[in-house]
Amino acid sequence: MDIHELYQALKQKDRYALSKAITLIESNKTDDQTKASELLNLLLESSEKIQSKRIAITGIPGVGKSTFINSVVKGLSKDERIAVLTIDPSSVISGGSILGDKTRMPDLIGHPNVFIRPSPSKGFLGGIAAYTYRVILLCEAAGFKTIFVETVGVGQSEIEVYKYVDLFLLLTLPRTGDELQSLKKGILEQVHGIVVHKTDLFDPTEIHKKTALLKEILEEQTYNTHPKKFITDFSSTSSKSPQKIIKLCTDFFSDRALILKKRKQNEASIFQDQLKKLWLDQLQNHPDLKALIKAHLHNDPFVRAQKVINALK
Ligand SMILES: Nc1nc2c(ncn2[C@@H]2O[C@H](COP(=O)(O)OP(=O)(O)OP(=O)(O)O)[C@@H](O)[C@H]2O)c(=O)[nH]1
Ligand SMILES: [Mg+2]
Repeated sequence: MDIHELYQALKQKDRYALSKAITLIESNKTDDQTKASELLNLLLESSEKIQSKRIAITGIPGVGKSTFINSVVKGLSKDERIAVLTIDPSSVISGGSILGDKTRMPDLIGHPNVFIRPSPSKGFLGGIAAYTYRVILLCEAAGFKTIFVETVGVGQSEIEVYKYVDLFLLLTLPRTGDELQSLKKGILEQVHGIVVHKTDLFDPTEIHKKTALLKEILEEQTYNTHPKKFITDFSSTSSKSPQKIIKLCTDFFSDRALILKKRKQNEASIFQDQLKKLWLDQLQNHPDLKALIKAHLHNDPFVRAQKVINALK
Protein backbone atom coordinates (compact mmCIF):
# COMPACT_ATOMS: atom_id res chain seq x y z
CA MET A 1 0.00 0.00 0.00
CA ASP A 2 1.38 3.36 -0.99
CA ILE A 3 1.20 5.77 1.93
CA HIS A 4 1.04 8.90 -0.20
CA GLU A 5 -1.90 7.45 -2.12
CA LEU A 6 -3.63 6.58 1.13
CA TYR A 7 -3.00 10.10 2.41
CA GLN A 8 -4.45 11.62 -0.75
CA ALA A 9 -7.52 9.36 -0.51
CA LEU A 10 -7.99 10.47 3.11
CA LYS A 11 -7.88 14.09 2.04
CA GLN A 12 -10.56 13.31 -0.53
CA LYS A 13 -12.72 12.33 2.48
CA ASP A 14 -12.78 8.71 1.42
CA ARG A 15 -14.31 6.69 4.28
CA TYR A 16 -12.89 3.44 2.98
CA ALA A 17 -9.40 4.97 3.12
CA LEU A 18 -10.10 6.08 6.67
CA SER A 19 -11.04 2.56 7.76
CA LYS A 20 -7.99 1.21 5.99
CA ALA A 21 -5.72 3.75 7.70
CA ILE A 22 -7.16 2.92 11.12
CA THR A 23 -6.62 -0.78 10.49
CA LEU A 24 -3.03 0.03 9.59
CA ILE A 25 -2.37 1.81 12.88
CA GLU A 26 -4.11 -1.01 14.77
CA SER A 27 -1.71 -3.53 13.30
CA ASN A 28 1.10 -4.82 15.48
CA LYS A 29 3.24 -5.82 12.49
CA THR A 30 6.51 -3.89 12.33
CA ASP A 31 6.09 -3.12 8.64
CA ASP A 32 2.61 -1.70 9.20
CA GLN A 33 3.86 0.31 12.16
CA THR A 34 6.52 1.92 9.97
CA LYS A 35 3.92 2.80 7.35
CA ALA A 36 1.55 4.11 10.02
CA SER A 37 4.29 6.39 11.39
CA GLU A 38 4.95 7.69 7.89
CA LEU A 39 1.27 8.46 7.44
CA LEU A 40 1.04 10.14 10.84
CA ASN A 41 3.96 12.40 10.00
CA LEU A 42 2.13 13.54 6.89
CA LEU A 43 -0.99 14.19 8.96
CA LEU A 44 0.84 16.14 11.65
CA GLU A 45 2.14 18.58 9.08
CA SER A 46 -1.36 19.60 8.14
CA SER A 47 -3.24 19.06 11.42
CA GLU A 48 -2.94 22.61 12.74
CA LYS A 49 -4.78 24.02 9.76
CA ILE A 50 -7.81 21.87 10.48
CA GLN A 51 -10.39 23.65 12.59
CA SER A 52 -11.40 20.57 14.50
CA LYS A 53 -13.11 20.04 17.82
CA ARG A 54 -12.00 17.09 19.92
CA ILE A 55 -14.39 16.13 22.69
CA ALA A 56 -14.17 13.22 25.14
CA ILE A 57 -17.17 12.07 27.14
CA THR A 58 -16.44 10.27 30.38
CA GLY A 59 -18.53 8.94 33.26
CA ILE A 60 -19.38 5.73 35.05
CA PRO A 61 -20.83 2.83 33.03
CA GLY A 62 -24.51 3.40 32.30
CA VAL A 63 -24.49 7.14 32.99
CA GLY A 64 -25.70 7.65 29.42
CA LYS A 65 -22.59 8.59 27.44
CA SER A 66 -23.64 6.90 24.20
CA THR A 67 -27.21 8.17 24.44
CA PHE A 68 -25.89 11.67 25.11
CA ILE A 69 -23.62 11.58 22.05
CA ASN A 70 -26.56 10.32 19.98
CA SER A 71 -28.74 13.18 21.17
CA VAL A 72 -26.13 15.93 20.69
CA VAL A 73 -24.99 14.76 17.27
CA LYS A 74 -28.60 14.52 16.13
CA GLY A 75 -28.96 18.20 17.06
CA LEU A 76 -25.99 19.31 14.96
CA SER A 77 -26.28 20.39 11.36
CA LYS A 78 -26.80 17.51 8.95
CA ASP A 79 -23.86 18.76 6.89
CA GLU A 80 -21.39 18.56 9.72
CA ARG A 81 -19.05 15.60 9.43
CA ILE A 82 -18.73 13.90 12.81
CA ALA A 83 -16.66 10.99 14.02
CA VAL A 84 -17.53 9.01 17.13
CA LEU A 85 -14.85 6.80 18.64
CA THR A 86 -16.14 4.42 21.22
CA ILE A 87 -14.39 2.05 23.52
CA ASP A 88 -16.97 -0.56 24.23
CA PRO A 89 -16.98 -1.71 27.87
CA SER A 90 -18.17 -5.16 26.88
CA SER A 91 -15.07 -5.53 24.77
CA VAL A 92 -12.97 -4.75 27.85
CA ILE A 93 -14.60 -7.64 29.61
CA SER A 94 -15.14 -10.07 26.79
CA GLY A 95 -12.36 -8.83 24.50
CA GLY A 96 -14.82 -8.97 21.63
CA SER A 97 -18.26 -7.48 21.19
CA ILE A 98 -18.55 -4.12 19.51
CA LEU A 99 -22.31 -3.87 19.47
CA GLY A 100 -23.05 -2.36 22.89
CA ASP A 101 -22.49 1.32 22.18
CA LYS A 102 -23.82 1.24 18.65
CA THR A 103 -27.23 0.14 19.88
CA ARG A 104 -27.34 3.31 22.01
CA MET A 105 -26.72 5.48 18.97
CA PRO A 106 -29.62 4.48 16.74
CA ASP A 107 -29.80 7.83 14.96
CA LEU A 108 -26.15 7.81 14.02
CA ILE A 109 -25.87 4.33 12.52
CA GLY A 110 -25.83 4.62 8.76
CA HIS A 111 -25.83 8.42 8.87
CA PRO A 112 -23.89 9.59 5.78
CA ASN A 113 -21.91 12.22 7.70
CA VAL A 114 -21.22 10.24 10.85
CA PHE A 115 -18.34 7.83 11.18
CA ILE A 116 -18.49 5.47 14.16
CA ARG A 117 -15.50 3.40 15.08
CA PRO A 118 -15.33 1.10 18.09
CA SER A 119 -11.79 0.92 19.39
CA PRO A 120 -9.92 -2.13 20.48
CA SER A 121 -9.68 -1.85 24.23
CA LYS A 122 -6.55 -3.86 24.59
CA GLY A 123 -3.66 -5.21 22.65
CA PHE A 124 -2.78 -1.90 21.06
CA LEU A 125 0.87 -0.92 21.27
CA GLY A 126 1.13 2.20 23.39
CA GLY A 127 -2.28 1.80 25.03
CA ILE A 128 -5.72 3.26 24.45
CA ALA A 129 -4.66 6.88 24.64
CA ALA A 130 -2.00 6.60 21.96
CA TYR A 131 -4.45 4.75 19.78
CA THR A 132 -7.17 7.36 20.27
CA TYR A 133 -4.79 10.20 19.47
CA ARG A 134 -3.83 8.65 16.17
CA VAL A 135 -7.39 7.84 15.15
CA ILE A 136 -8.38 11.44 15.94
CA LEU A 137 -5.70 12.69 13.54
CA LEU A 138 -6.86 10.29 10.86
CA CYS A 139 -10.50 11.34 11.24
CA GLU A 140 -9.53 15.00 10.98
CA ALA A 141 -7.53 14.34 7.83
CA ALA A 142 -10.61 12.67 6.37
CA GLY A 143 -12.63 15.83 6.94
CA PHE A 144 -14.38 15.00 10.22
CA LYS A 145 -14.40 18.30 12.07
CA THR A 146 -15.94 17.19 15.34
CA ILE A 147 -14.63 14.08 17.01
CA PHE A 148 -16.33 12.54 20.00
CA VAL A 149 -14.48 9.99 22.09
CA GLU A 150 -16.55 7.92 24.48
CA THR A 151 -14.26 6.67 27.22
CA VAL A 152 -14.69 3.32 28.85
CA GLY A 153 -15.68 4.81 32.19
CA VAL A 154 -13.35 2.68 34.24
CA GLY A 155 -9.64 2.60 34.88
CA GLN A 156 -6.69 4.75 34.04
CA SER A 157 -7.34 5.22 30.32
CA GLU A 158 -10.19 7.64 30.90
CA ILE A 159 -7.96 10.07 32.78
CA GLU A 160 -5.21 9.82 30.21
CA VAL A 161 -7.59 10.68 27.42
CA TYR A 162 -7.91 14.31 28.57
CA LYS A 163 -4.55 15.10 27.01
CA TYR A 164 -5.78 13.95 23.62
CA VAL A 165 -8.84 16.16 23.38
CA ASP A 166 -9.76 19.83 23.73
CA LEU A 167 -12.91 19.40 25.78
CA PHE A 168 -13.10 16.74 28.46
CA LEU A 169 -16.71 16.35 29.52
CA LEU A 170 -17.92 14.41 32.54
CA LEU A 171 -21.45 13.02 32.73
CA THR A 172 -22.72 12.38 36.23
CA LEU A 173 -26.04 11.58 37.89
CA PRO A 174 -27.92 13.84 40.31
CA ARG A 175 -27.91 11.24 43.05
CA THR A 176 -24.75 9.21 43.34
CA GLY A 177 -21.55 9.68 45.14
CA ASP A 178 -19.63 9.14 41.93
CA GLU A 179 -18.14 12.63 42.10
CA LEU A 180 -16.15 11.42 45.09
CA GLN A 181 -14.92 8.47 43.11
CA SER A 182 -14.07 10.83 40.25
CA LEU A 183 -12.30 13.15 42.61
CA LYS A 184 -10.20 10.30 43.88
CA LYS A 185 -9.24 9.34 40.39
CA GLY A 186 -8.33 12.91 39.55
CA ILE A 187 -11.02 13.29 36.91
CA LEU A 188 -12.56 16.36 38.47
CA GLU A 189 -9.18 18.06 38.26
CA GLN A 190 -9.10 17.57 34.51
CA VAL A 191 -12.64 18.10 33.28
CA HIS A 192 -13.67 21.25 31.43
CA GLY A 193 -17.36 20.57 31.56
CA ILE A 194 -19.84 18.61 33.68
CA VAL A 195 -23.31 17.51 32.69
CA VAL A 196 -25.64 16.37 35.45
CA HIS A 197 -27.45 13.78 33.38
CA LYS A 198 -30.77 11.88 33.27
CA THR A 199 -32.54 14.81 34.93
CA ASP A 200 -35.91 13.35 33.92
CA LEU A 201 -35.47 10.72 36.63
CA PHE A 202 -34.80 13.10 39.54
CA ASP A 203 -36.52 15.93 41.33
CA PRO A 204 -35.32 19.52 40.78
CA THR A 205 -34.05 19.96 44.36
CA GLU A 206 -31.70 17.03 43.99
CA ILE A 207 -30.48 18.23 40.60
CA HIS A 208 -29.88 21.69 41.98
CA LYS A 209 -28.01 20.38 45.02
CA LYS A 210 -25.72 18.23 42.95
CA THR A 211 -25.09 20.98 40.40
CA ALA A 212 -24.20 23.50 43.10
CA LEU A 213 -21.76 21.07 44.72
CA LEU A 214 -20.04 20.30 41.45
CA LYS A 215 -19.94 23.95 40.45
CA GLU A 216 -17.96 24.66 43.59
CA ILE A 217 -15.53 21.83 42.82
CA LEU A 218 -15.14 23.04 39.24
CA GLU A 219 -14.41 26.59 40.37
CA GLU A 220 -11.79 25.39 42.81
CA GLN A 221 -9.86 23.43 40.19
CA THR A 222 -6.30 24.59 40.18
CA TYR A 223 -4.96 22.48 37.36
CA ASN A 224 -7.60 23.35 34.85
CA THR A 225 -8.02 27.07 34.36
CA HIS A 226 -9.86 27.15 31.05
CA PRO A 227 -12.05 30.29 31.09
CA LYS A 228 -14.98 28.54 29.42
CA LYS A 229 -15.47 25.68 31.90
CA PHE A 230 -19.13 24.89 32.36
CA ILE A 231 -21.67 22.88 34.29
CA THR A 232 -25.20 22.16 33.21
CA ASP A 233 -27.93 19.56 33.50
CA PHE A 234 -29.56 17.58 30.76
CA SER A 235 -31.71 14.62 29.85
CA SER A 236 -30.76 12.87 26.65
CA THR A 237 -34.03 10.99 26.44
CA SER A 238 -36.55 13.68 27.27
CA SER A 239 -35.00 17.09 26.61
CA LYS A 240 -36.58 18.38 23.45
CA SER A 241 -33.39 19.80 22.08
CA PRO A 242 -29.68 19.54 22.84
CA GLN A 243 -29.15 23.18 21.79
CA LYS A 244 -28.08 24.32 25.23
CA ILE A 245 -25.32 21.71 25.24
CA ILE A 246 -24.32 22.62 21.69
CA LYS A 247 -24.17 26.30 22.63
CA LEU A 248 -21.92 25.62 25.63
CA CYS A 249 -19.62 23.53 23.46
CA THR A 250 -19.53 26.12 20.68
CA ASP A 251 -18.67 28.76 23.23
CA PHE A 252 -15.93 26.59 24.62
CA PHE A 253 -14.31 26.38 21.21
CA SER A 254 -14.69 30.07 20.36
CA ASP A 255 -11.12 31.00 21.30
CA ARG A 256 -9.19 29.07 18.67
CA ALA A 257 -5.79 30.40 19.75
CA LEU A 258 -6.38 29.06 23.25
CA ILE A 259 -7.41 25.65 21.92
CA LEU A 260 -4.22 25.41 19.86
CA LYS A 261 -2.09 26.61 22.78
CA LYS A 262 -3.59 23.89 25.02
CA ARG A 263 -2.99 21.28 22.33
CA LYS A 264 0.69 22.23 22.22
CA GLN A 265 0.94 21.97 26.02
CA ASN A 266 -0.79 18.62 25.99
CA GLU A 267 1.45 17.38 23.23
CA ALA A 268 4.52 18.34 25.26
CA SER A 269 3.10 16.47 28.22
CA ILE A 270 2.31 13.39 26.06
CA PHE A 271 5.92 13.49 24.87
CA GLN A 272 7.21 13.62 28.46
CA ASP A 273 4.99 10.69 29.45
CA GLN A 274 6.22 8.66 26.54
CA LEU A 275 9.83 9.52 27.25
CA LYS A 276 9.46 8.37 30.87
CA LYS A 277 7.73 5.19 29.77
CA LEU A 278 10.43 4.28 27.24
CA TRP A 279 13.20 5.25 29.64
CA LEU A 280 11.74 3.05 32.35
CA ASP A 281 11.29 0.15 29.92
CA GLN A 282 14.91 0.51 28.90
CA LEU A 283 16.07 0.65 32.49
CA GLN A 284 14.03 -2.36 33.56
CA ASN A 285 15.39 -4.40 30.69
CA HIS A 286 19.01 -3.44 31.30
CA PRO A 287 21.13 -6.64 31.60
CA ASP A 288 23.15 -5.26 34.54
CA LEU A 289 20.22 -4.02 36.60
CA LYS A 290 19.67 -7.10 38.79
CA ALA A 291 23.36 -7.46 39.65
CA LEU A 292 23.66 -3.77 40.49
CA ILE A 293 20.64 -3.85 42.78
CA LYS A 294 22.09 -6.88 44.53
CA ALA A 295 25.46 -5.18 44.93
CA HIS A 296 23.84 -2.20 46.66
CA LEU A 297 21.32 -4.04 48.82
CA HIS A 298 23.09 -2.89 52.00
CA ASN A 299 22.09 0.72 51.22
CA ASP A 300 18.72 2.23 52.01
CA PRO A 301 16.34 2.35 48.98
CA PHE A 302 17.07 6.01 48.19
CA VAL A 303 20.85 5.67 48.21
CA ARG A 304 20.57 2.31 46.45
CA ALA A 305 18.51 3.85 43.61
CA GLN A 306 21.02 6.68 43.22
CA LYS A 307 23.98 4.27 43.14
CA VAL A 308 22.31 2.03 40.58
CA ILE A 309 21.55 5.02 38.35
CA ASN A 310 25.09 6.35 38.71
CA ALA A 311 26.49 2.95 37.74
CA LEU A 312 24.30 2.74 34.65
CA LYS A 313 25.17 6.19 33.30
N1 LIG B 1 -34.17 8.27 31.88
C1 LIG B 1 -33.09 8.44 31.16
N2 LIG B 1 -32.40 7.37 30.73
C2 LIG B 1 -31.28 7.57 29.99
C3 LIG B 1 -30.83 8.86 29.67
N3 LIG B 1 -29.69 8.72 28.94
C4 LIG B 1 -29.47 7.41 28.81
N4 LIG B 1 -30.42 6.70 29.45
C5 LIG B 1 -30.52 5.24 29.56
O1 LIG B 1 -29.43 4.77 30.36
C6 LIG B 1 -28.98 3.50 29.91
C7 LIG B 1 -27.50 3.54 29.65
O2 LIG B 1 -27.26 4.43 28.59
P1 LIG B 1 -25.94 4.40 27.72
O3 LIG B 1 -26.02 5.53 26.77
O4 LIG B 1 -25.70 3.05 27.16
O5 LIG B 1 -24.84 4.69 28.83
P2 LIG B 1 -23.26 4.65 28.71
O6 LIG B 1 -22.71 5.60 29.70
O7 LIG B 1 -22.86 4.85 27.29
O8 LIG B 1 -22.94 3.20 29.15
P3 LIG B 1 -21.61 2.35 28.94
O9 LIG B 1 -21.16 2.56 27.51
O10 LIG B 1 -22.03 0.97 29.23
O11 LIG B 1 -20.61 2.89 29.93
C8 LIG B 1 -29.82 3.18 28.68
O12 LIG B 1 -30.87 2.34 29.07
C9 LIG B 1 -30.34 4.52 28.23
O13 LIG B 1 -31.56 4.46 27.54
C10 LIG B 1 -31.57 9.99 30.14
O14 LIG B 1 -31.24 11.16 29.93
N5 LIG B 1 -32.68 9.71 30.88
MG1 LIG C 1 -21.73 3.64 25.98
